[in-house]
Amino acid sequence: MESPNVHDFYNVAGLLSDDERQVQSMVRRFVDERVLPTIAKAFEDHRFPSELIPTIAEMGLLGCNIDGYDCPGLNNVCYGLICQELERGDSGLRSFVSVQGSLCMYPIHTYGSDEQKQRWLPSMHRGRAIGCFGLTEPDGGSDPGTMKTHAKRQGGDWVINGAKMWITNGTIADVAIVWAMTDEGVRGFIVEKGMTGYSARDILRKMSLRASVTSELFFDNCRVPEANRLPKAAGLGAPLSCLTQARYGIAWGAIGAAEACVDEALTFVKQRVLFGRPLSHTQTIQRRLADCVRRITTAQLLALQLGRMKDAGTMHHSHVSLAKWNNVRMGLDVARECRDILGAGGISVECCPIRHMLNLESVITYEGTETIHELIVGREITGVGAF
Ligand code: TGC
Ligand code: FAD
Repeated sequence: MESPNVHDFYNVAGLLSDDERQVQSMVRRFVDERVLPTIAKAFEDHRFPSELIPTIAEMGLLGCNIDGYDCPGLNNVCYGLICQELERGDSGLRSFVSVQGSLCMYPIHTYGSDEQKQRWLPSMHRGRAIGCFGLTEPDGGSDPGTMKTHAKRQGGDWVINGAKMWITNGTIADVAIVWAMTDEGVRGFIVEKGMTGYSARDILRKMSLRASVTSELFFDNCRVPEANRLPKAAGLGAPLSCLTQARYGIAWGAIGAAEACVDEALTFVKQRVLFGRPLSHTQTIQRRLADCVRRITTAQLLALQLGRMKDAGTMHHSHVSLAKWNNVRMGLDVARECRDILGAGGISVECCPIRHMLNLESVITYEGTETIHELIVGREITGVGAF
């Protein structure tokens, strides 16, 4: 009997198909060779490594689980594994891929017209057009049903006024999927860079997700033709269904971040000699690392079952909430624990746990805060919304 692998204690890889394993190892190699050597510097410099976009696109990772329009139509487990491997590098990279695929290509594919799909999906898959998703507003993101941004019909156009806040990819996006209130309820619009009345500005001085672009979007009598409205999106359920897709990927991604942190802590404790023995020989360190591995393993099994349910069409959005809540909390706690195990060196960006820990502070807030996911699961259990 072989000893368990520290990164995959329950041999989750053994539950994957050959194709799924192949996709995972391709992205793993990319992260090892192209991301890990440079990401700490990008984080320090508060810079999104956009030079990686062409390779990410060539590997087919953008909108990878969309069928047709030149996209590969991979299953959802493959999509999850891709998120996991990218977030082993940095949450910023996984964010980029989540936003492009789950928050921009998904709504165009699900709610768009044939012309919109033909126009945007192939170029977004190839990374030639970048997207962002505008739902959150300055007055509060947890309750998007009370959004203030509104769109009014004027002849053949819509006129949008309002602002969106904390928008990933905002200033680098060629296209923004913007959700606005109309007289008929929430509707979605494809707002293109350069349209009159539309502008974006970066949010600077972030201590988290520094290797990612986060922006504000402004709509000042922004004119959008009816042809740019998503015709099949009616009501708040449409943007929330996009969140389900992105939250799903995040539930996998957090596992990668945790894995990277444990890796670094494990190497350290084997080398650090204190009180006449390596740290790895002490009970407390072993217990702390064992606890990290226990939590990662639980998250891996949860993510895989979630993925199988998504592929089988039996996944409910509250399943995703439980996984996003559990796995991101796990990632954040593991990153913090590993940061502490590294001692003073752990506060340097030269070690990955503090970078992952800081990133995960955003990840636990965006796509629904931890509290919102607890309350979504609570509502499912009790039948009563307590938001
Ligand atoms: P509620 O009555 O619950 O729902 C309205 C309609 O939508 C349906 N629905 C969903 N459908 C699909 N997926 C989901 N997750 C859904 N949640 C709800 C629901 O069945 C209903 O349908 P119908 O037909 O009955 O009308 O709406 P509510 O106003 O009570 O809100 C509930 C709540 C609080 C759960 C929701 O507002 C929420 O999820 N708030 C959190 C907002 C959030 O997560 N924002 C994220 C913004 S995007 C982002 O953060 C990107 S980060 C990107 C990155 O860099 O990775
Ligand atoms: P609020 O909604 O104001 O919440 C504040 C606090 O109150 C939180 O702790 C929350 O859990 C708690 N709370 C809320 N409701 C309740 C309740 N009923 N009971 C008890 N406690 C409650 N948004 C987009 O639309 N697109 C993006 O691309 C995007 N990217 C992001 C990138 C980053 C780096 C970050 C940090 C955020 C991003 N967001 C994006 C925004 C994100 O989705 C919101 O920050 C999130 O939904 C929370 O909204 P808020 O920050 O306004 O907090």
